Amino acid sequence: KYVLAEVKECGGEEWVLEAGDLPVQRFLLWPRKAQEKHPQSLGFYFLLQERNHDGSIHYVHLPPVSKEQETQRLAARGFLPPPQDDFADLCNLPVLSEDSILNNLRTRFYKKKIYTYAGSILIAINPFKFLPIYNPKYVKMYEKHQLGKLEPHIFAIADVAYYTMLRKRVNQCIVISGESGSGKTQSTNFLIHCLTALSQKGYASGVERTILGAGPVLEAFGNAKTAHNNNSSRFGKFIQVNYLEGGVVRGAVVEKYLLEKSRLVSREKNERNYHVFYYLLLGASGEDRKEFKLLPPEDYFYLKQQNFKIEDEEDLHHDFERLQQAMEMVGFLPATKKQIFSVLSAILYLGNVTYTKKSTGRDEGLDVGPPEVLATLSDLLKVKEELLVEALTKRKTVTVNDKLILPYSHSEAITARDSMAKSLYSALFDWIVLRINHALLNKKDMEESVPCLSIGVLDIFGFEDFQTNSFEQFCINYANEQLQYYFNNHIFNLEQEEYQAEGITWHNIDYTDNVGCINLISKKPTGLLYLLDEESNFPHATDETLLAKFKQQHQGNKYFIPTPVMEPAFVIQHFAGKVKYQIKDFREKNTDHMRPDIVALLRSSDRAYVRQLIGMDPVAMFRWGILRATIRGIAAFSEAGRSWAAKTAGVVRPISRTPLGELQRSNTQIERMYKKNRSIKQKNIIPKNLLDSQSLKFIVSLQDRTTKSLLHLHKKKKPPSISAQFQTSLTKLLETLNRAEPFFIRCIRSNAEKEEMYLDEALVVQQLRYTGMLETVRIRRSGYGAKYSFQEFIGQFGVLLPKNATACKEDISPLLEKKMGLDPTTYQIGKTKVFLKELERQQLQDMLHKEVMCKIIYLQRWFRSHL
Ligand code: AOV
Ligand code: MG
Repeated sequence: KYVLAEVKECGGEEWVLEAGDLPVQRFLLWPRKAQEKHPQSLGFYFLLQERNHDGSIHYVHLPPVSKEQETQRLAARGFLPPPQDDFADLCNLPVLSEDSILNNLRTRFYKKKIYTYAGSILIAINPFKFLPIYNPKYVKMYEKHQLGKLEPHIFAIADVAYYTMLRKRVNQCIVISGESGSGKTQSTNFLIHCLTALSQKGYASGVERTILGAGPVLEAFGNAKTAHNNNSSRFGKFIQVNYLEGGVVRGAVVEKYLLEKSRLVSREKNERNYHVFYYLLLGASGEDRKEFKLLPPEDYFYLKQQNFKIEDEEDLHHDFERLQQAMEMVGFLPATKKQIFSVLSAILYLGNVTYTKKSTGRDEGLDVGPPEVLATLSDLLKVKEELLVEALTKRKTVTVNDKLILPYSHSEAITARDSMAKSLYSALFDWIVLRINHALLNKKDMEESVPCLSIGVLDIFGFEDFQTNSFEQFCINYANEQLQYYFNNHIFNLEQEEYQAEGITWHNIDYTDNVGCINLISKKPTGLLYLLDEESNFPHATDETLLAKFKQQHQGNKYFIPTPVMEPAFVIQHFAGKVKYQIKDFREKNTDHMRPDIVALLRSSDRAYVRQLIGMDPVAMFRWGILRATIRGIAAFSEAGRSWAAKTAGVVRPISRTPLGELQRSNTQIERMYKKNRSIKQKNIIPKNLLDSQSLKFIVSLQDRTTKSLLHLHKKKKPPSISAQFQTSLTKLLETLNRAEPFFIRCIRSNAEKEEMYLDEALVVQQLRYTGMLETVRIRRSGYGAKYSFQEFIGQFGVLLPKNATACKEDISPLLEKKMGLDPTTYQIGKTKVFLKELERQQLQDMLHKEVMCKIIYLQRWFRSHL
């Protein structure tokens, strides 16, 4: 047997391959322009130089082929492929085991190859070191490449998603998973970067800039330093980039999930509050410091901790600059930035509010102070100081026939104060997300009336297990369970069901199902989330009664691990490991809504901006944004449209020009506006000839939806609990994902110490195990990566089939079996679909390419000789 050795030099005119110290294995391959010898083909052809046993040389001509085919051909001639020491695709591993997977990933990792495929799934190992593989040159390099032809890369996934979307006209999504600190957010940023770059074809609409600015803004406000990750996402996000049919970016939508509010007022040792506070405090200019009345960071209670020390002062300075730039990119004007910063400053001051027992008189209650903090707060929020003091010290309860005012106890007062800070911050965060969505939407007019395609990128908070875990970790880990389930369902369930339905030969592959854990948490009526909601609504319930209920209902459930009777905690066996949750504050955190008296206080502010933060309904605001954009779109559409907009300004103005804040002020006002707007339709003021019927239909449907959401606003009584809201948004997310074709990126944390280029094998193996990597590779390897319905197959490869071929097994089979001579294990034809392995699909594609090229060359020759 001969061994085909490594390529010593390649490129240019000559490739030299050497087979080490084995005898007789020296040969040369000369790629030349193929047309010289084989005019009907493209690419290169190879001249193989072999040494005979007597030492003389003979040449073998090899017709032009792809590299894979070349290797196969050489293998058939007795040359084994070179002993490879790493594989770009785990499916090509000669021996498949946990060890071989780990060895391969490790070998590649230390060669700085952090990406590896398992079929079309991308595995990304976080190197904690920036590698020079993300510049625009790489975007270009991966453009229009088939997955697997080049070194694995995250841009390849973005590129394939983009071109698949355009080719199939189906929305795509990229689902990124991995534990905290594994690189999801970083991967998302690379993807978004690539997805916007791919569409920039001399059509700079500016919307790309907005999309790119959104990431850093959201990270500043929603990420923080934790024990696991210096830039840990404390919220989940789904960014959907929308494209016009030609592939140009049209806009985007950001959906956010559950911001961790508790971090604002307390956190574990060595963890930090949200980035933006440190950016602001260390980066603001002297002038700004005065305007926002900023103090040094160590003077704020909400930032203070044991051994408070900021080590990365200079970076933070820099980060503030970058944040400001990003805020400009998403269209925040200087005035808006000022408003945001003053609210941030107010939130920090709230933490410095202190309480003391009233020292004078028999009056029960608390003194609140210090006076200068209250004065600053009242100034920053533009609310009357006495109202502020009242909200911070007394509870107002409205009963059927009475209004009760009771002073808070010391601990209640602290809770009320913290609750105000948390509410303000989460309202601010929501508002920022909304504004970003606005900016992403308004860039292109005539919203929704243009058909469009999208690619969604999901980046949630990764699985985490801290020293102490609470309600937040419970929600975060539940989200990760759902994502794991989604992955399993796609990779194992749906896939194998399809094979069965198509009646092809198949041996089922087992995997670890996590549906039991999901049921424990969310199955009606005894799932932990439902019990939690029940106990949250029950006035006499406590955290202890809640825990007792949990234990009573789920005793013996293998996902609910018993804990000592006295311990105020419970343990869940998650797919990624056991986590112990402290029951303390579960109920309170689950119903942590903005208190009515805080809403009332902030509504009384003299600052429109502060009022705007409170009590707005995001849905309604969003709808109005669309409506405004539509009206502007009509105006921009044509000269006639413009004059119509000007003429009807009296009617349209209330909606199109009124500042959103004002629109939000009262529902009745919105309703009045709406009624006026309704008359546009009734009086048929929008001249039909200005709009196509589709746009008109859109406006009408928009009006209807607006009414519905307004009616909903009026009907709303008690807001749903936090966990119920979370559950609803997760369900919605999964529905969106289920409507799109998914790509998966599995992020892996290389080590827990965040050390550069170091791979901790035990940690990596653990992640490979709980994500089911071995089984995933197994199914990708024995399964079929490419599927075509007969119709699709005919549509795409019809050129290779006889002219009268129809969409049926009998007509397709000869092509694969005879013409291509495929190994029967590499493809199957089911009842309605053709299943192929990736390599065979590529062969088919290459064959098609050549066939088409031959036809073109034939035509060219014909023209040359006849013209
Ligand atoms: P996460 O999003 O998965 O965790 P991040 O994306 O924030 O994790 O990654 C953590 C850190 O690892 C980043 O801040 C980078 O310093 C580094 N990193 C990640 N990916 C790369 C890469 N491809 N190249 C270089 N450095 C990288 V969490 O949000 O905590 O679940 O809640
Ligand atoms: Mg993250």
